[in-house]
Amino acid sequence: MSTTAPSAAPATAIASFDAVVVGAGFAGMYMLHRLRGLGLSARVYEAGSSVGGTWFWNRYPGARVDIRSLEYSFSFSPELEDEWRWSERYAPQAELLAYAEHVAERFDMKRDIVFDTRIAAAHYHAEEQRWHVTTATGETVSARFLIMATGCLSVPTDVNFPGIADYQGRLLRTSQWPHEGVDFTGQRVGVIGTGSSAIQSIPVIAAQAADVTVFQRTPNYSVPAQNGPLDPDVVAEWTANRAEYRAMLRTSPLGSIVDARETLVKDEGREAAFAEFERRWQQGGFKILGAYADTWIDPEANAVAADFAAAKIREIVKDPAVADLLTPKDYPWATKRLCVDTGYYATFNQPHVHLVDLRASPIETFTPTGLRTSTESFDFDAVVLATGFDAMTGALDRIDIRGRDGVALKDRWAEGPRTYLGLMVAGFPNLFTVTGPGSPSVLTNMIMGIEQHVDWIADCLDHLTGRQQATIEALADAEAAWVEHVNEIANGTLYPQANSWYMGANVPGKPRQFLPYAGGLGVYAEHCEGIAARGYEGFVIESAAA
Ligand code: N01
Repeated sequence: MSTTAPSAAPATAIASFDAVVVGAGFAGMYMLHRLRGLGLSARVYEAGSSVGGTWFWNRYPGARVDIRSLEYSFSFSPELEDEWRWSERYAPQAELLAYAEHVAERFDMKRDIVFDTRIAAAHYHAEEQRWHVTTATGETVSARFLIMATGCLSVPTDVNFPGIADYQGRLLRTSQWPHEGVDFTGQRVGVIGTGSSAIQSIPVIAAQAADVTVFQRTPNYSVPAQNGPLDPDVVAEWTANRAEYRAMLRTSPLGSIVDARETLVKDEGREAAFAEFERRWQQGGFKILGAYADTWIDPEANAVAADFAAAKIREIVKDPAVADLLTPKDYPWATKRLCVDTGYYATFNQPHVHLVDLRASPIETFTPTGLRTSTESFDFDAVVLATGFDAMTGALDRIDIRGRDGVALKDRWAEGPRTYLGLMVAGFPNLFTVTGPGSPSVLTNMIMGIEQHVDWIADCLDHLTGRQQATIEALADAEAAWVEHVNEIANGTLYPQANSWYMGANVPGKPRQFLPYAGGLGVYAEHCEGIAARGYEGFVIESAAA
């Protein structure tokens, strides 16, 4: 195992590294940091022109984190924690990007990151026990370990509305927002979609534009962030107890402090539940998720939460018809990712903001000046697509990843992704996925999930290199058992009842399968630690080929 700068591999005459990491968001950055700490040579490839991943790309107006800033930050360096100051309870995108840049600067990361470079292919060469990784421009490097830090929500879905190429106005995507920003002053703007990206951006766009029309296919549940400047007393209290708080995050289900109770709605009753939901609504954000332990699993408890949400929408939105349209009716509460907003529902009280129900009148075509539904034509200066992502598997699917015997990961996953712990795939030695399908990832505070994964991978590499072992690979049986466990947990909840991106339901043809692990971060971490402690149970570890 080399511990020095990359060297040429004589057999193939290509640059070789101990590890290649794909992606320089928070996952790739921390992975690089840990690899360096192990004395391993590493190269990171990043499609964007700088670090930050999600926060590099998603620059739409109103973009901000939906986990409290204090919690949504790295915990691996107390010095880093001491020196960084968040300005708001929920940091805006620009500040999150500044944080990513600060981390990169502080740990001198950029010298090992190749920017503006997509990875097109990664093939395992069993005879060398190495991965050959090829960029979109045709450069190939080799690496013992390949770590995909490609993000869970990094590939936008394909939207092919008829006539879209002929539209003469400005077509924008929330996830590929222009770096220079967009001035909507005096403009007529259409927004397609009502997921988190739309729900965050619509109030901000409406504050600037002359006229905004929101095209909704499925309404979403949203709770107010109750955002504001970060209270210095809260920061002081957090700092004083930081170690305890961080330990709580790591062992909690969501990687976030939501004051979760064991109480059941069915024990407390509807009236008390409404009061508790109201209290947590006022606190803001995901606190409401911690109110009751049965809203995830009991349809009747969930219906009480849904009734509360509907009552809040009716309370805020003045036009009863609009309030009714904004109220979800065909899936359980919080089984799609709960949105966290600032003024979303109230935006619809403004006379220049309109809601179009695409269920009643679908979009038929874009036109040169706007778009036409089955009942009406609209002219827009700009149309914003807030239409979502090919979640969790999209970024991996778009790389030609081939394991043993040239088997393509995309083919292995044709019936849905199969992983062991969301970390490795049978038949793909030394390939790791950070926050991959089958891990808690998107159901947790992503940074805490990322740290847990990266630490596990780094410890695993340390284990291998310390014992002069060359490869680790998930066993098919262990993988099958994990997939079954992931499905069993999901099927014990109400999650599968929603047509969500968690289920792959937003991408035509994608197999319907609950993608993340719903057992919680703390429980999941215990699984991972136990498996490592038992000598990497369920994995086969091999020494270098002679
Ligand atoms: O995407 P979405 P998103 N015609 O998939 C609609 C995270 N995130 O980017 O539901 C018409 O939620 C689609 O309608 P339907 C967070 O985890 C976090 O908003 O398929 N409409 C839906 O309304 C989040 O869950 C933050 O019927 C079409 C919308 O587009 C995840 O990213 C902020 C359509 C897509 O909603 C994804 O959120 C932003 C079509 N052809 C995002 N295709 C934070 O707060 C799709 N839609 C940190």
